[in-house]
Amino acid sequence: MARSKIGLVGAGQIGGTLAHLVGLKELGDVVLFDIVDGVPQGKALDLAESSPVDGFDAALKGTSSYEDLAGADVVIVTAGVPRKPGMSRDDLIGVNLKVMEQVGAGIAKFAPEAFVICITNPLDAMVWALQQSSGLKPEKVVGMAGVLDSSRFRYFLAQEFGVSVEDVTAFVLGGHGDTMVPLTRYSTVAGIPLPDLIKMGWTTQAKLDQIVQRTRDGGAEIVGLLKTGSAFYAPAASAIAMAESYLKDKKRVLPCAAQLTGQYGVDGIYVGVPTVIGAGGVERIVEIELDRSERAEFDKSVNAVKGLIEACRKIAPNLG
Ligand code: A3D
Repeated sequence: MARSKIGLVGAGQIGGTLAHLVGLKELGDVVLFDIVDGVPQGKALDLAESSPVDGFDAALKGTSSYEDLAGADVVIVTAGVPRKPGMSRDDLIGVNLKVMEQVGAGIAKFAPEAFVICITNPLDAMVWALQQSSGLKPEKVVGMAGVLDSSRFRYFLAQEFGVSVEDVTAFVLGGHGDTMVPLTRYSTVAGIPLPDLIKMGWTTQAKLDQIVQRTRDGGAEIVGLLKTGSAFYAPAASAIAMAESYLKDKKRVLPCAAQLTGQYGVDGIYVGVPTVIGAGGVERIVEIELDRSERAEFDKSVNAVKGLIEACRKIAPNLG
């Protein structure tokens, strides 16, 4: 059976890390695309030269031509600009929207059958723009944010409790931004919900509130430390988990930005919700019950995403 083909649009910090992970996990052959001539070619060759040491077989090609994406099974999009200290994700909208229009057209032409994962910020608006401009089915175009946000939440919780990250599950809903909704009620250590762990004396509400806030600010914390870009290892690992679930039809339950069609009372926009990712792309959207305060936070997040999409429509009225 032929190896899968994975197209990576954007060969920057995340794109390069994605290519490395695809190789190490032997998920398939890689085409690394960027508009900056030499960078995708250089990174692809450098990574190919690591393959004998790490023992993986994959063809790695760098390119500045969309044609090379032809027949890709998965396309992961990181093209655009990341934020700098002091910027919000929303400040990137003008530049990155134009990039999504170009990338969407390239995917529509050369990889219309692909499962497309968008990482470019502001995520919920950019994945919407990518779906609109590519015209691919909504279940084949998703945004990566929830896997990363919940991974950050899990890591902070594991640190707080002194337990393995493997035994902590966490749940984050809503848009990827300051209004994301980490749900403590649905987050557990080995199945024990966080509110019970407070009762058991493992932590306090105040500490949990701090962890929730640190999760919301997780991206900004890294931007503040790096000063010249944003997080890339954890975002790349998160998108790879989504790609792997699709390629291997694992049907993992992963929080992703998916287009809603009435679920949670929302229609036609992308918001972070639990999904089942398998060979059909987003095969199911899991609708959980929210209590009054969770609902209020979720609605606030949805409204923030709606505002961003309105801003996109003003800049590019040709999009839906
Ligand atoms: P960076 O290292 O700057 O890489 C972006 C790459 O995109 C650069 O190599 C550019 O040359 C390339 N590029 C720019 N315009 C185009 C174009 N029109 N076509 C093709 N390539 C182009 O950034 P990065 O890899 O650190 O981050 C990429 C994106 O991911 C940014 O928008 C970040 O804000 C975003 N990001 C999202 C998350 C989420 O959780 C959603 C996390 C971290 C970063």
